[in-house]
Order: sequence, then structure tokens, then C-alpha cells
Amino acid sequence: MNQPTIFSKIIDREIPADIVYEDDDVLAFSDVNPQAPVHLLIIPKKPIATVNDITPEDEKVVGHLFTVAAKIAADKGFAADGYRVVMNCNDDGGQTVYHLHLHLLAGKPLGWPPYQERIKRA
Ligand code: DGP
Repeated sequence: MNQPTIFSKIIDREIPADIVYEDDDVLAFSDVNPQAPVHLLIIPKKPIATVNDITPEDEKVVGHLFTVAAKIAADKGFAADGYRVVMNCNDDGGQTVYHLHLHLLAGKPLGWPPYQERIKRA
């Protein structure tokens, strides 16, 4: 399941992205299809496909996604106002890119719950 995705090409700089944070283990960049005034994706450089594929050895990097989210929120000045972090898993979760990513949404009050009626593919 751990096939290269479009996000591997962003990590390798084969396609451009608006990168806002990078370290040895993690990359963060703007979502190409923003759903809020701020919509960033925070990804491990290791190509983990879905939440289902996270192993105990990945716990450190997965936790790091959240500390990077909080750092970005603080640096960009919206930590106190608030924001949402979310990971979609597989089809019912709305996942479209099979490289683990944490969505970071901010910049306005966000609606809840996210459920919308959707016709599942046959
Ligand atoms: P998800 O549906 O949870 O798998 O979210 C995937 C997100 O990835 C979606 O919000 C759009 C974004 N995305 C897809 N392709 C690209 C791309 O080539 N560049 C960037 N920056 N974002 C992308």
C-alpha cells in the first residue's frame, strides 16, 4: 500500500508546493484546494499510507506532526483563536491521497460536525 504519491514528489521537489515548514522528518505545505483561509498539510517524509498503517515505530513521527501543527499555529498567530487538525482515513473518511497527512485548518470559525450525505461508489 505504501506506493509513492503526489506527496512523495513534493518531498522530492519534483513538483512545486508552498512549503511553510520542513525538518528531517516532516514537511508542511499549503493545500492546493483550501477549505479554510488557512489550510496546510503536515506530512511525514516516511510514506505511511493511512492511519491504519501506522506502526509502533511510527509513533514518534506521528506525534511530531501535532507538535509541528502547534508550532505553525503559534508562529502564524492563530493558536489562541483556534484551529482544527484532522486526518482522513480511507474512502469513508474522505482520504484521496494515500500518504499520511494532517490537515491544519484555521482562519475562521469552522463548522461541526463534518458529516454530509454521500452516495458511496458501487
Ligand atoms: P485527503 O482528502 O484527506 O486525502 O486530502 C488530500 C488533500 O491533498 C486535499 O485537500 C487536496 C490536497 N492535494 C492533492 N494534490 C495536491 C497537490 O498536488 N499539491 C498540494 N499542495 N495539495 C494537494
